[in-house]
Amino acid sequence: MGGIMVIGPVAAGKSSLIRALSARDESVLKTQSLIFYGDYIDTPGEYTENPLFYRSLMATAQQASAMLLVQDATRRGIGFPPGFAGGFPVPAAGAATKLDDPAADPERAVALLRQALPVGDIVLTSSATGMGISELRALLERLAARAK
Ligand SMILES: Nc1nc2c(ncn2[C@@H]2O[C@H](COP(=O)(O)OP(=O)(O)OP(=O)(O)O)[C@@H](O)[C@H]2O)c(=O)[nH]1
Ligand SMILES: [Mg+2]
Repeated sequence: MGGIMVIGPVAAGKSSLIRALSARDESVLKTQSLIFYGDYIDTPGEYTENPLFYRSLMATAQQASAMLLVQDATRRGIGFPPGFAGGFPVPAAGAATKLDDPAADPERAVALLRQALPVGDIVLTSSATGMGISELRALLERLAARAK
């Protein structure tokens, strides 16, 4: 089985999170296509925002061992359709990002993620400070191992 597919809207912090989880030190640019990074599959935010790409996400999920839904904790709106994670054939977890930002609201972020992720753990993170990163890495390793 393949990696952990990371999804969420444009600028949610997906690539920064993957960089923190995998301790890569190259700078993060806008993601333009599916990118396989070791244990992680990075996706462009447009794939989550535009239903035309759902088939591509679904096809990629067939090769994945788990998926991670990413919500920017500074945003007021949800980036996913309701129940989105339930449509995929792999176990899912959630991450709220940018908890270091003064505008971040952890309770709002968890409530928004919960609408797309009816079951599954949610971790509060900051790729900038490292908050929640080791916890999230351990959670994803457990999920991926379960899928094998
Ligand atoms: N304060 C703060 N900013 C962050 C954090 N993570 C990401 N950002 C910023 O958010 C912006 C988007 O980050 P990316 O990781 O490129 O987001 P993405 O979800 O991969 O975006 P796309 O590839 O366009 O879908 C960048 O300006 C990052 O510097 C974080 O933990 N804290
Ligand atoms: Mg990206």
